[in-house]
Amino acid sequence: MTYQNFSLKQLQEIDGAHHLHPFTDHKDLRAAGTRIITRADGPFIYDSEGNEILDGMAGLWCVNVGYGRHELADAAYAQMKELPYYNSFFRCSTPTPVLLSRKLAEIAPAGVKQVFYGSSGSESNDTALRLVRHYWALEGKPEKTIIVSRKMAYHGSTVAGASLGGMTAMHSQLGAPVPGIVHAMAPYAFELSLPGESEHDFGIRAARSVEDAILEAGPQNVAAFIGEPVMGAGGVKIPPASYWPEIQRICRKYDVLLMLDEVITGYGRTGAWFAAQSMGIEPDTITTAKALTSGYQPLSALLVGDRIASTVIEKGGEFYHGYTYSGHPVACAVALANLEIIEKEGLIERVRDDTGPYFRKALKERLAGHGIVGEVRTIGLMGAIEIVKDKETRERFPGDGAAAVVVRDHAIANGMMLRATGDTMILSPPLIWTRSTIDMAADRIARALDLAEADLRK
Ligand code: PXG
Repeated sequence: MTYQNFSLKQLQEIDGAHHLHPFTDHKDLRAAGTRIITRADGPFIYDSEGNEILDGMAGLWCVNVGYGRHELADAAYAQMKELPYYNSFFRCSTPTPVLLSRKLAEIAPAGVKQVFYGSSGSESNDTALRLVRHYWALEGKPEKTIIVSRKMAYHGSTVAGASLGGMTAMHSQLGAPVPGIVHAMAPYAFELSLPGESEHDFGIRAARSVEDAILEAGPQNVAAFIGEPVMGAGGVKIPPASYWPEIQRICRKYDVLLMLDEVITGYGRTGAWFAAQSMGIEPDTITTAKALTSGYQPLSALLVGDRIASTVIEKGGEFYHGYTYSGHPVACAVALANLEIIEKEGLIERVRDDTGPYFRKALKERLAGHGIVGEVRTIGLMGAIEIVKDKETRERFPGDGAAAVVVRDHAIANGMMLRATGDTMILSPPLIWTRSTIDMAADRIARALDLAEADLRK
């Protein structure tokens, strides 16, 4: 049965009849109808109407090598024929997770050499949470259980992921969150810095809110701090340069482990394999997923640093945790081929030295002066555009994010896929974008902003 035998309308009707979508108001979606994406190539996606759309979000922050990579399809096909599945339990292994683990240990920051696999970022954050609590119990400090996270953080959508995250709307539907998780301030200078406060001082103040949370809980009770190097889903919140060194100092001072969530920033996004390297952070765990396979297969890898690993390996006995698909041979084969493409094509160096700086310049020069843009910020190939009614006072349009939806809808109608989070437009394109793709994106976004401004100021 191929989808080509169905009209768009039929597909939308069947979708509306049976498919519960993630993060969706179902009634609203069923009234509007879904946009059905049928194929993709390079930096473009195509919908069932044949519209070509430049994908400014790399799918959902994941398709770093772009679409249409036959090498990845070939790797999956070859592995499926040879061995589609076998588990990694009961003293068994398969070749591809073995080789992928060695590769990940090679590219990970110093002192991070072990890997635990899952199929999603949420699952790997569950693993991380269990592992740090297990670590402290093994170290004879079972009372060290509290995890300090941050408001606006996104760490996934399982019960543990949503509890770790700082999204109030998600918490409101959670019933009972995982106990022992507290949330400090987000490093979001655009909205939270005080009048006259320097970026540096704001970064220190935001980090000190983590220290306050540790002191309030009692450092003897705190297991770890968890954070995205740059908050992604929360709106590409890039902390000031002063922030992470201060977090690192605070974690060391109170003997609190540092869990880094690099589900978005991992595998090249910031112009290094990991943001830990580009930002000089020394984490105890690194959660990764998404671009590990460029989204061609579901796979996540929790990278575990020596401190936790040596205790868990030497003193831990059996760790009662794992998934059917931990170390899935096909997903790992695709990851190996994907990392090879990233390396062979020098995508990380390209982001660091060429397209990252060009992306910043293009967005700042072309968009920051626009009448409804309050700020443009980028790091590597990750960017945010703040939508405001008044550039000077940073007053927002009414409707809690409604203005950004207007911008987004014009952008998509103009062949540019980007996301709206609250009043922030976000971009996280494939790392294959060239200078001319960046120019094309800037043109299309500028046009969407013009059209949106005309609507919003009516
Ligand atoms: N951590 C971070 C930092 C993420 O961005 C997860 C964990 C969870 O990964 P899984 O694979 O379980 O989804 C993510 C996922 C958005 C959006 O709206 C972002 C994510 C997922 C869905 C939507 O930007 N990030």
